[in-house]
Amino acid sequence: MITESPVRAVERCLGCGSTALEPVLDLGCQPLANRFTRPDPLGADEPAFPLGIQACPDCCLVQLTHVVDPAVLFSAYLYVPSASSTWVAHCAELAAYVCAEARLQPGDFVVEIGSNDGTLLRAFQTRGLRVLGVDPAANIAALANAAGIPTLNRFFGVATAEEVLAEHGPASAVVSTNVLAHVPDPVAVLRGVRGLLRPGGLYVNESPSLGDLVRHTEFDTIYHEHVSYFSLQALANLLARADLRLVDAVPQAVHGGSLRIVGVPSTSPRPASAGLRQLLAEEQVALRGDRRALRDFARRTAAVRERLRALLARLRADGKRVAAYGATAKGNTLLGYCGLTAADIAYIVDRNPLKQGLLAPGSRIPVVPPERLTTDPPDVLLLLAWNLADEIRQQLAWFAERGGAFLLPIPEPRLV
Ligand code: JHZ
Repeated sequence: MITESPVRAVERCLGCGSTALEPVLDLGCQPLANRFTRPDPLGADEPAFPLGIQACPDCCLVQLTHVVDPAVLFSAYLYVPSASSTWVAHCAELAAYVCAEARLQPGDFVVEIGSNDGTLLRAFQTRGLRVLGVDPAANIAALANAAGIPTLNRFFGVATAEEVLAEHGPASAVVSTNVLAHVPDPVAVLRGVRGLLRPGGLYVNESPSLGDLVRHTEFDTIYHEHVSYFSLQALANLLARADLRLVDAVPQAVHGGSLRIVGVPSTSPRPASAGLRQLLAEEQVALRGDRRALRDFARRTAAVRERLRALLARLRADGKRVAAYGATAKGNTLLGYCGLTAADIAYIVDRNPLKQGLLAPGSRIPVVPPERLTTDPPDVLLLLAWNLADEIRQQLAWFAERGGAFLLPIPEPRLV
């Protein structure tokens, strides 16, 4: 039987179609970062796909060298944002921000693209807004519907936008977090947003920021789900292609540094904010001639691998046992690129029950509940969820008090 490959090489820019793409970083062949698997006594092979990024000199979009069919990545999903109280608090603030910026009134209609388990929409719902989520993962959309967040189990694009428009009318606000960077055709998603917004409506999106990725050597946030790595300029260019205009941007600390952006229909009179103009100017300086900045990033990435491997080898020689915290998608890029396995890391704890009992892709390290830390404590805990280090270290104060050390891998491996 011939099955079609779910991966394709990106030869034309996903934003503007340019063929002048320039390679930035090659992380080798890696399995899908959220494909945690059941322990298999037959040791079935895991598919792995080329993982790397490249930059478009024409529209500035940094993007994967190979994309995987979204149906393979997102039709069933294990990640739920509600496992992190940092994220739940962030959602409450984001909802308040959107309500204020779009001057939403109770009863106004808010749509979220990639709404997952409804964590963000709940914050709008409690403010009296009419909400609808759209999410491609059948298992997760079912969780959201069961929890009272109406959710359409679909990929979002022009056709879904038309369906929502016909059934519910135009939206006063469309929001998405960690979604626009995940799709191989971001302009199609933005055209759907444009079609769904009422005149005067707002599109608010958050995605990890390229500037933070480069500055803090966050190479581990590169995986097949993350198709695009956005600078503000690249976002402005994409929005313009969908008849939207970027009018504001607010940097966020979440996920290692994200960009919150506000877009409006291009016919809207809303001017671009002074803050946006300032950020665009700063970005020009920081990422200007991105080639050098990106080359330096690639060099630091290789250095993290060498230092982390050396540090783990030293710990092992000293008889120290290492486990990890957070069965994160980015953790799997880190483990895979650094060539770490169960011989280096005894187990990974995670409080998401959907991941417990499974093996991390590639490294095949078992994922276990956090209670394991008390029954079988390691000497050192590698924080794969380094973006949530404050929240996790607070919970695990007892571990540090008993002499345990935390290992932060990014931006440079160090014991704290
Ligand atoms: P976290 C996700 O990546 C997935 P990941 C996705 N692809 C994306 O785009 C990015 O976010 C931005 C656990 N945890 O948020 C829960 C505890 O166990 O860093 C999560 O499994 N105990 C959509 O997977 C993981 O850590 C805790 O106390 O890299 C955190 O995953 C806390 C706070 C978290 O994202």
